[in-house]
Amino acid sequence: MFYSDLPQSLSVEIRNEILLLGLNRPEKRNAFNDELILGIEKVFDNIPTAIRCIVIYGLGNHFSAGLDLSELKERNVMQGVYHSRMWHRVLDKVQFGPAPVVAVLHGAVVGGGLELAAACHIRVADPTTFYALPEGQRGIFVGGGASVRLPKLIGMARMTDMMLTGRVYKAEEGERIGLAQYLVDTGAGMEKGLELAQKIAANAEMTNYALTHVLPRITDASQNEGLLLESLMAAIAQSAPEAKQRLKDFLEGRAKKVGE
Ligand code: 1HE
Repeated sequence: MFYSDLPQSLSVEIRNEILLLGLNRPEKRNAFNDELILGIEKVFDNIPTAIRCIVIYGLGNHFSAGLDLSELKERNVMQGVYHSRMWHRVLDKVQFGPAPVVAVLHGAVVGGGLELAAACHIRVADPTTFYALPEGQRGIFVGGGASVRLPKLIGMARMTDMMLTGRVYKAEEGERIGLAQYLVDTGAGMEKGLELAQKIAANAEMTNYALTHVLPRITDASQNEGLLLESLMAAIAQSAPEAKQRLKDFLEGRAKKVGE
C-alpha cells in the first residue's frame, strides 16, 4: 500500500482517478504540527500514477487553523529558516505535483491553512468559510509561502491589510477578491470539488501539466521569456497525439461544444 505510514491526522481515499486527502485533526481545528505537514509531503511524494486530480479538505468544522502554535518553541534564527523552508518544500510539492489540486474550504482558512489553500489550483468555498492571517496579531510573519502566493491571488495591498489590521474576509467577499474561484451552498463544497476534479481528470495530461507547471513559470517570467515559453508549450501541446485526436473529434462533431 502506498500510504501505510501516514499519521492519524491525515485520511486518504482513492476514488478512481481522484485522490481525496483529508486533514483529520478536528479536535485541534486541523492545526498543522510538523507530523501533519510532513504527512502531506509523504502523500505528494507517492501519488499513484493513475491519479489525475487531488482534492484536499478538512474534517470537522474548519479547513485549518494554521500552524500549531503549541509547537512554536524557542527556535534560533537558522532553525526558524529551516522550519519555514520545510513548509516551502512541502507546499511546492502540492503546487507542482503530478496532478492539479482542488481545495474544498469551509470554516477557518487561516494562517498556514490559507497558505496550503493558496498552493492549490482551485479553491471551492462555502458560506461558513473565513480567511485570515493572524500571524500579524501573533507577532510573527508568514512562513509557508503566503508572501509569494497570496499577492498573486488578491494583491499585495489586501495581504498587507490582512496582516496589519487582522482583517477577516468572509466567504462571499473572499470569492469576490479571488481567494476562492467558487462559492457554493453550505455543505455543498465536496460535491462541487468532486465535480470539478472529474472535469480536470478528463483533460489531456499535457494540458494539466502546462497549467500547473508552466503557466506559473510564465507569469513569473519577463514578457519576452514568457511569450517564448508560451510558444514552446503551445507547439509541444498541439503536436501530442491526444491533442490531435481531440481536435479531430471536434471537427467531426464528436466532441462537446463550449458550455455543453
Ligand atoms: C490550536 C490552534 C492552533 C486551535 N494551534 N492549537 N493560527 C491561529 O492563530 C488561529 C488560532 N485558532 C483560532 O483562532 C480558533 O481556534 C479558530 C477560529 C480556528 C476555531 O475556533 P473554535 O472556537 O472552533 O476552536 P477553539 O476552541 O479555539 O480550539 C479548539 C482546540 O484547538 C483548542 O485546544 P484545546 O486543547 O483547548 O481543546 C485550541 O487551543 C486548539 N487550536 N487552533 C494550536 N493554530 C508556516 S507558518 C504559518 C503561521 C500560522 O499559521 S500562524 C496562525 C496560527
